Amino acid sequence: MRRAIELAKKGCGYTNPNPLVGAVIVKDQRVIGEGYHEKIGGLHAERNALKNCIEDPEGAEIYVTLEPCCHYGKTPPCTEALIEAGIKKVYVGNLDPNPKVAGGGIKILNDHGIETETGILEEECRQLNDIFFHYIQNDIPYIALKYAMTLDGKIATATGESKWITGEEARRHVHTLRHQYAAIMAGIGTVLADDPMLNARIEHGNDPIRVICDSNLRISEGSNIVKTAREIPTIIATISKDQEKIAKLEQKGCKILKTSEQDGKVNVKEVLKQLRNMEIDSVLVEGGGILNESLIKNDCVHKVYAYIAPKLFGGEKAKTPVEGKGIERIQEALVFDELKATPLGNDILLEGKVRSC
Ligand code: AOF
Ligand code: ZN
Repeated sequence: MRRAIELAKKGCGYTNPNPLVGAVIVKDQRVIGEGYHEKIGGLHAERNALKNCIEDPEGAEIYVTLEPCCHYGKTPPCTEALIEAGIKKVYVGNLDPNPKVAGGGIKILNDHGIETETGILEEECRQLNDIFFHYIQNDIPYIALKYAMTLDGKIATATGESKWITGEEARRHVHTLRHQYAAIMAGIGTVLADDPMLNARIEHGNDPIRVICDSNLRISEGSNIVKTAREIPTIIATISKDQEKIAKLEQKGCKILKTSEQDGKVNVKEVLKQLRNMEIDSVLVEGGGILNESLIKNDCVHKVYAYIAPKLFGGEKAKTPVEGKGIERIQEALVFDELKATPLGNDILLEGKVRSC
């Protein structure tokens, strides 16, 4: 199962909104086939492992990180392939929370006389698929905030300078995150200040869909984002009714997403629900303090990636990752679990998952 988990990770960034899944086939104590879900729409892990078998899998056992599917989706059910191949026993990491499967895969296997054992390295398997497990059971995508800050919690100097807070290694790392997430979200403030591309600049990187929260449609038609909207899908969420500007942006390939108004701004929850309806399973928010606050207030944050630079900026006017009024009582704080610290050059990436109460 450990090997199956390693294999599953290879699909990271290519399978959204489908899960990361790995499978290993063993016969007479020897591995005879391995596979993983390589990309959305492609063969599932079990079928890839069967395809890669170096000898007849009849009578073999399979280790698979997620319960085999039993439905006709983009591909036929894996249970069918396992039954046809004559697999004798299936070891499973997690049951599949997808309502189309949800224990049904195990049942069909058992009905065909195939032995099953579930919960093998369950926690490690589940950690592979935080995004998928959240996505399949909720009406908004999995949302992660990402920001770079100093040791005194500033994301810019008092005059607004923010290039660069962290070093090169940390900045390169951000691109691997952008590759993993299906969408990237930023506020119009960031777009006006930095004119960013918000793409994944790594080898074989998958660019996330770009979502800009732009309440009053201030984005310039000459911005890098708008200029490249035909190459990288771009959504602009707005409450503006400026039909002329909307038409111009649409002409350039942007998709305009209208929402109701919340505190004079775009209703972020509505944006997220619409993204979920478009099968976007995850959103990395490189937003700035106003957007971050609005997501936190709407209970729409599941993870944080804080890149921390060993510097002090000071200044009460220097911006911080979460603006707004903040909370009054410590008890009301958003608390994080499963913390992980990764040194990146002189900086540290601290990531954590929001504690579910
Ligand atoms: C995968 N890869 O290796 C396994 C999956 O409709 P489909 O064909 O895209 O099926 C997707 C569902 O199949 C997915 O949500 C999950 O429940 C199940 N298992 N999916 O993409 C795999 N084993
Ligand atoms: Zn399957």
